[in-house]
Amino acid sequence: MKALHSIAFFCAVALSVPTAYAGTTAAAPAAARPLLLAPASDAQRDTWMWAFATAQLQTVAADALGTTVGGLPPPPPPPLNTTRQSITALNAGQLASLRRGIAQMIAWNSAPQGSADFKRSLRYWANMHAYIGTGCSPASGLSYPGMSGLSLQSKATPDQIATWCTCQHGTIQFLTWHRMYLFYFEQVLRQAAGDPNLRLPFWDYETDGHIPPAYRSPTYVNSGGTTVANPLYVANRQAQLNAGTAALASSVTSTAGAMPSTTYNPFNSAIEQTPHGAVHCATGVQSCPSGYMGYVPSAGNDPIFYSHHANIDRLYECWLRVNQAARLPNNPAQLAAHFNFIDGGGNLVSPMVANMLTTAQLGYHYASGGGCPLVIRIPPIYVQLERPFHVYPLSGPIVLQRGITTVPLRLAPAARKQMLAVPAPRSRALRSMLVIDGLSYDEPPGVLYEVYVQGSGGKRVLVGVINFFNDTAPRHDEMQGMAGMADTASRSFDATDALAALGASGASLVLVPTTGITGGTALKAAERISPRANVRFKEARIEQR
Ligand SMILES: [Cu+2]
Repeated sequence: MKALHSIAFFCAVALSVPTAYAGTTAAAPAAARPLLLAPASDAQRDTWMWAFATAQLQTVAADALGTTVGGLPPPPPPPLNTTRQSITALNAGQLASLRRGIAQMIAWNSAPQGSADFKRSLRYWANMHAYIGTGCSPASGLSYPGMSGLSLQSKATPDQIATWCTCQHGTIQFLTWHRMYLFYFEQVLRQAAGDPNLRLPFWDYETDGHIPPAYRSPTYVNSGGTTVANPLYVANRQAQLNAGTAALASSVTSTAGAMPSTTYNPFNSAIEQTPHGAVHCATGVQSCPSGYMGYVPSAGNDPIFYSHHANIDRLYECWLRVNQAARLPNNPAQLAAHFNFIDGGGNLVSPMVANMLTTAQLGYHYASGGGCPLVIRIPPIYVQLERPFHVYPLSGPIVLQRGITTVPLRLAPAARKQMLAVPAPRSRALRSMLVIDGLSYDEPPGVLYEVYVQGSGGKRVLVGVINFFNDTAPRHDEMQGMAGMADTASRSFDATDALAALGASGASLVLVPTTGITGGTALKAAERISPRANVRFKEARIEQR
């Protein structure tokens, strides 16, 4: 009977998801719109099938006591595809379907602003995330590099006012909001493609940092043998990525900093930085802010944005899988929050976070195994020392130069003593976090910074990368003050293994500018940095947690 209860539970949850948005007059009353129910795994499918069969047999038995004896229950209709796959695993038909859906959504960009078709356009969905214009972000954003093809947007209709510019960045709802957003985007995409089996593919850049061929060629040959424009391509990306001659750097795509987290808030903010923000900046034409991907208000106009976020959602799922009950968010205010979206039927909906928390509630899962990264720490990566350009004592605010900056890490004696006194077995639990605080600039530098810890012997170990994507996000106030809010001027990196490998005494912090793609050098990246950038931070320290 346990399994039967779980079926009832899933149905109840699913039916409660799309509710009418109070206060809307334009939308028809939202009918109870049954969501696609689908098991999250083969094991769950088996459980459900068993429960279904049991329920049928009980009906049969009840009938037998009365008048009829049924035969075997009819098989349920075959489930629609519930699997999100890697973009590189799609077959020709699936890829054609994805292209058809995105092409249709782009075609709807030119539908009249208040029309049903415009609600299903790529522009509308990009604007739902954020946009350049009144009510979201300054018009000056249009002058950043890589913004060709965009124009000032403004909210006009009730549904636009309710849904546009509602993305969550730098808050505890980063993962939860984007999961909900992708769920509804996928409904619209399926409809645009006319394919009920279409699911969003994910871009697994940690496995291969190249932009997948499906997204980077300006044209493709369609099933009729004609060469046509590729709707998955935009020119507004770093040129070498679109050319396929460079890949995203491993510092940018690494999940090693996020996956060891064991609770929601630290994981949410760690993965938002790397790989999420770092991939955004490295994909944009000139880091952050630049279009489309390197600037929050323009990011959703690049079709690869949705595959990037599907990958972040997949990594979230990988991380949850270790112990979902303990790892799902449990902050009551967070779970009770509602966000506004447009569903596949064009209705304004305002679901509650708690009802759209898990992939089981939402009826999809990631391809078997999911290609999850191992949740173990990789051995420290040693890097050949380049000649440091600058060395600064950590006595006051540090200004990053247009080159490599080296800063001696003056550990407080008490901290060092404690760190070295921890016996080996315990030291796995007690982490040494490198915190860079009070990070600011006069002009965005146009690069990311790889962060290394360097030992007294000159060896360096990479601990992470600094990106400035969140600085480009429009500010929302409703989540401010909630526990777990990220401080946008602070970055922390797990330096435990680096310090253990190098020795805590005499360690330095080394910041190396990077364009975020393979094949570049710090010198080349530094050429991009504006002389007026004046990137600086107030303090670097080790915090043991
Ligand atoms: Cu994003």
